[in-house]
Amino acid sequence: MTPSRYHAVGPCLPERRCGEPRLTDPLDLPALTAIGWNRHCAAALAARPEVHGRPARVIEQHRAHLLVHDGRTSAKAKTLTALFDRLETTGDGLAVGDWVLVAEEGGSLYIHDHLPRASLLLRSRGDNGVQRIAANVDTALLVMALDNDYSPNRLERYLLMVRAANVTLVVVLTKPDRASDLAAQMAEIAALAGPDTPLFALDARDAGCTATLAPWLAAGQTLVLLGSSGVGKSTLVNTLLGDDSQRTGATRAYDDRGRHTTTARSLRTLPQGACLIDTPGVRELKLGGEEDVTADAFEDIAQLAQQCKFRDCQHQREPGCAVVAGLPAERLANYRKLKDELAATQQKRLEAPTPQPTRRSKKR
Ligand SMILES: Nc1nc2c(ncn2[C@@H]2O[C@H](COP(=O)(O)OP(=O)(O)OP(=O)(O)O)[C@@H](O)[C@H]2O)c(=O)[nH]1
Ligand SMILES: [Mg+2]
Repeated sequence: MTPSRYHAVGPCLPERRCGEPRLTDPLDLPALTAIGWNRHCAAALAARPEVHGRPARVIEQHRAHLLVHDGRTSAKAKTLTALFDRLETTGDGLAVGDWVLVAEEGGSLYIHDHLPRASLLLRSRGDNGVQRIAANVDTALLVMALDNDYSPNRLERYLLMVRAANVTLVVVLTKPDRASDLAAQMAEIAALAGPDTPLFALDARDAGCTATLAPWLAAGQTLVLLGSSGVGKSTLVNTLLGDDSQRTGATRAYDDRGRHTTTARSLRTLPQGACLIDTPGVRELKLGGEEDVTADAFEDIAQLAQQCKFRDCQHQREPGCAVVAGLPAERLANYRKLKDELAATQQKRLEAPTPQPTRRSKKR
């Protein structure tokens, strides 16, 4: 990593600048640990018959390059063609939070490989592809504002997506000062998210957020912020960092919609020790295809389903269906919509042609 390419990830990463990376450098474990290196990563590296390059973490994703960090410094890196082709053919790709192996060649830094992930959050892209939102995440902070952004149906999509990735969930309802009925909205979301999901109403601008979220902010943890534009994700990043380095933007006065201020996913380290990934606001969250939308995945539906006449009831038009009889019409409609959408996504995937590598240059 050359000195001209240094970028600090956040104020809390060590400022020390190192020289050119050398493959013979011993692993700087304390430095890597500061950006989330853990036992899973160490085991993945140890399991390799041979290692080409040194570990670094993808901390920013841009159109033409990725920014990687080795715990000491950051640098732009390109994906080696062999890896790019392999990822493309398997429908995979790199994401912020990934651990990669990098090596310098001819003055440029190249990503040779990536380590197996502990988790991957993804969503459908609209065509048959998926968008990888973040990798190796321990906790997702689902952020929804209590102004006009408030939508239990949308939150339900996020819950399904995060549960499919086996990532811990925390729901943060921001802008309590704008809530129409804070107690009723909290109760509604608590019922949706279930008793095991921590739920908070927080003013993202309030320094007290740090103490509230402290249980998830310890060193070695990686969190991702998910939610619509304008809900206060970057504001929360700044509050947790204790500065205003992340750009934020006012929402539209007439409908509270955000202006898509954040345009790239990026990982920062917090004074508390954890890594936090900020993401651009999502316009429309489509299910990624891995979600569980069986009745068991929805607490209220699962309970009603126990009283259905038939054990294999599909909650369509079967006589004696307790779900159809007992579930509010809007909730039933959303459940069916999610089921249909998931089936359509999975069918499209099955029918999609196998992807072929498109680029022929040696490296990219
Ligand atoms: N009233 C109120 N305003 C808030 C709160 N949290 C954030 N805001 C304001 O909401 C606006 C949007 O905040 P951002 O942090 O830029 O929102 P974002 O989710 O990062 O939006 P994108 O980057 O577009 O995805 C800013 O003007 C913040 O000051 C809150 O709890 N209450
Ligand atoms: Mg933002």
